[in-house]
Amino acid sequence: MGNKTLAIIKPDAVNDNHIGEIISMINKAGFKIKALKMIRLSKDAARSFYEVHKDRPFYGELVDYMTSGPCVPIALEKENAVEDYRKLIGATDPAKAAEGTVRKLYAKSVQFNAVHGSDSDENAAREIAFFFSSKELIENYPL
Ligand code: FUP
Repeated sequence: MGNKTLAIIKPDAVNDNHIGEIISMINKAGFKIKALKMIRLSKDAARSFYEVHKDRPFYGELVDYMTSGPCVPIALEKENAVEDYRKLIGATDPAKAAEGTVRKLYAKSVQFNAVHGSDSDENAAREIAFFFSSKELIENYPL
């Protein structure tokens, strides 16, 4: 057991065929996958997911980008999941992301930044529930 966080492999990284590499980095960093799917968000769903940013100037572009193609939300579990996953992905701006982080390797810009990560335990719970029903979250494995 541990804490949970929500990762999303965003449309640019899916389009660039980086799903496998990014999941591999997540697994190697010790996270356990609790649920995973590929979906294409509707505009309403993207607006709702990013509602906290609704008054920011980039909100419209962010919604357009997140609906531009499929994305891969993944519920993850690990001790200290939120902080450790944010370390793994690196800074929002790939120019400022540390060497070896997901965004340093695969993000193109602040907007097209390859992955999402929850920023608190509270938001992680909300974001996981946004994408996954309780039945889709696999709680007890391995066998
Ligand atoms: P992060 O938590 O690292 O995903 O970053 P934020 O919560 O600050 O931003 C959420 C998303 O808004 C980012 F993934 C990309 C987008 N964004 C922009 O498009 N432009 C900006 O100037 C800042 C953020």
